[in-house]
This record gives sequence, C-alpha cells and structure tokens, in this order.
Amino acid sequence: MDKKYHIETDAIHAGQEPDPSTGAIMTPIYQTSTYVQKSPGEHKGYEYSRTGNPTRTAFESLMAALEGGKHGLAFSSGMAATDTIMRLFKPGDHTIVGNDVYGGTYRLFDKVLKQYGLEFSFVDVTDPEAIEAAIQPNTHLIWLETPTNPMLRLADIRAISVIAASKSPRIWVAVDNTFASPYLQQPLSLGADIVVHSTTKYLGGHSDVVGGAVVLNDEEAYLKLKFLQNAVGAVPGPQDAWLTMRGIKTLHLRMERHCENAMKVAQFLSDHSAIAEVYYPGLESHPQHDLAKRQMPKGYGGMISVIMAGGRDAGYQFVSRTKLFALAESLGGVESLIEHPGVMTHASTSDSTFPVPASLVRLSVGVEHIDDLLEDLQSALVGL
Ligand code: P1T
Repeated sequence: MDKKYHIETDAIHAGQEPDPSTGAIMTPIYQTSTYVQKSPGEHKGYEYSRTGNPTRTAFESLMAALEGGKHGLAFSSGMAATDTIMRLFKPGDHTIVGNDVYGGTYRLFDKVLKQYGLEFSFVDVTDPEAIEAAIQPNTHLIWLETPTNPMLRLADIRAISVIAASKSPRIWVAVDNTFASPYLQQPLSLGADIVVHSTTKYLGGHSDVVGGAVVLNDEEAYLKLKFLQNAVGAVPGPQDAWLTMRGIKTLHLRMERHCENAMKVAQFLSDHSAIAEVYYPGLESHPQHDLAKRQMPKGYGGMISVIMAGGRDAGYQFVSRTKLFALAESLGGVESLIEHPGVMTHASTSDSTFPVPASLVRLSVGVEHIDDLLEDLQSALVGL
C-alpha cells in the first residue's frame, strides 16, 4: 500500500494484497519449503523457506507498517528475535539493559550471551541519568522494555534516545514493545532505532501461536539482521505467520477493551484491603503517570501487577482461586490470565540483584465482560 493509512486500517490491510493468481482476499499459507527455479539462480524471488516465504513476507510488511518502520523481520519467538539482534554485536561489546525485564530476556543475556563475551549492565530504566551514567566506551546498545515486565515501570524512550544519539560511536536504542503493542506506543517515532516484539502476546492476541518480530529503519542494520535471520534460521513457519496476521486484524479493537477493562480492574484492586500496592501506568498514583500520558496517549495497556498485603502465601491463594483469570504464564490474549512472577515467568531472576518481590501477582486483563472479571477477583480475594 503506497498511501499512508491509520493503524486500524493497516492492521487489516498492510502487506496483504489480494492474491494475484486467484483474487483470494486472505493471504495464502504458502506451505512449501522450496521453490522451483527456471535455471540456477533464476527464480521469482523465493528460493528456500528459511530464507523467505511469501506468507512470512506479508507478515513482515504488516509489522513494519504497524510500527511505522521501513523493514520488518519475523522470528519463531520473541526470544529468537532478541537473540538474533544480539548477534549484531561481538565479544567485548556492552549493552545497558533494564533491571526489570522479562525473565527469559534476563536469562538469555546473563546466562547465555555473557558466555560468548557480550557484556551487560542492568540499570533502572526509569532514570535516564542512571542510563547515561552506565554508558562505557564499549557501549553499543541500550535495551529497554516499557512498560516493564512485571513491575509496569516506564522508560522515557524520547529522552533516552536523545542521550544515545549524542554519543560517539553510535549507541542503538532497542525497545521491546510487547506490553504496549504498536497500537498504544510506536518507539521508532519517539527516536528508538529498533523495535522488538513477542508477537505471542497482544499482536497474535489469542494465545494460540508463539512468535517474534523486529522492525527498524536503518538499511544497513536491516540487511545484517536479514542475513542473520537466514543464517541462524529461527524463523516462523507460514501457518504461524498467517495466524498472527489473522490475530492482528483486530488488534485495535482488542487493545481498546484491554485498556478499558484494566483501568477498572486497577481501580478495583487499589480499593481492596487485600492489596497493598497496584502497579498500572494508568493510575494517577503511578509514579510515572505523566510520562504514561505522553508516551502512551491512547491507553495504558492490559497488564497490572499487585503486591499482596498478606505476602507470598496470600498471592498463592489468590492466583489459585480465580476462575476466569486462568493461572498461566504469558499475556495479551483475549482471555484473562493471572500468575506469580517469582516462581513462574521470572524465576530466572531469583539469583540476580533485582529479584521480583515474592508477594507480587501479575494480571493480564482480557476482554471479557468487566462485571464478570471484577466478580471473579472479588471472590478470589475473600478473606485474604
Ligand atoms: O515467549 P516469547 O515469544 O519468546 O517472547 C519472550 C518475551 C519477550 N519480551 C517480553 C516483554 C515478554 O513478556 C516475553 C514473554 N513473556 C512471557 C511469556 C510472560 O509471561 O511474561
């Protein structure tokens, strides 16, 4: 599509022209591993499906459009996307990372990539000055999650990108935009260089597919990442690319309801005596609410974390008692989920200097009727 459309229109159409051979309005699932060539090297743009597949191409163009970037690349998971980005760097290169990130991201950086000589400093990304102070001569990348998983803290993408851009040699800013989704926040427009997603979450939206994506503008970095995507091979199959595109068609509708429901759930939990603290960027009590209003003007997402007044045991009881809020890892699907990050999604941070609180419970608020959700939480909290 040459014309610039709104994100709601892009979610449905971008990258998805009707199939030229049949007119099929839905992008076909090109379930093929290879492509017939006329003579060696003479082909129609596709040689082998690790290198490229038309269904994946449609998904990659869609992701680029949603993030307002030039290039999209799809991966078999969010972690595969992150890992492939990190292969742009070499031993001795230093990355500044938030000290509140998805447990799997911490595990990849600290337990896997460190072994190969990459260096990491984990810092408080709510404080741009702390980030600036952590910059070393060998710093090449600042890796941000915002809102963070699971504490729902915010990083000021614009302020941090200005700091990174002022340094020589150049420092890249990568933003994991999984919690916000491109509907609520577009990091490239705020000065970031790379956006990464676990498309498993809000983009797919139905808890039925695992995937990842990267979007960026820089041509040279794109070509390097495309080379790595093929060389490493952590790519999604065409079925997964198609299913994620299918989910994205309703991203804007779902996000509106996630935000609406989460705000009401956050308010309800704030007033409940069993809950000591509520972390939700939409609440005025959130220490970065003003930044949230600027950076996520359409809404604050569907993720909430709480500290239980009764500590870890109360948290265990709460997550085991809910009926609609299913006790499970992951987030961003239409159905509500609840979990205990300390023993589930963030168990890998237990040996770090920033383990998640034992009394923390995380909720992924779905798009069910709000009264049913509140009733479920109300009855699960009785006596806690
Ligand atoms: O699960 P995968 O598609 O590989 O994505 C990893 C990932 C990356 N970034 C963020 C912010 C994430 O939350 C995740 C995955 N998170 C969970 C499974 C979870 O329950 O938090």
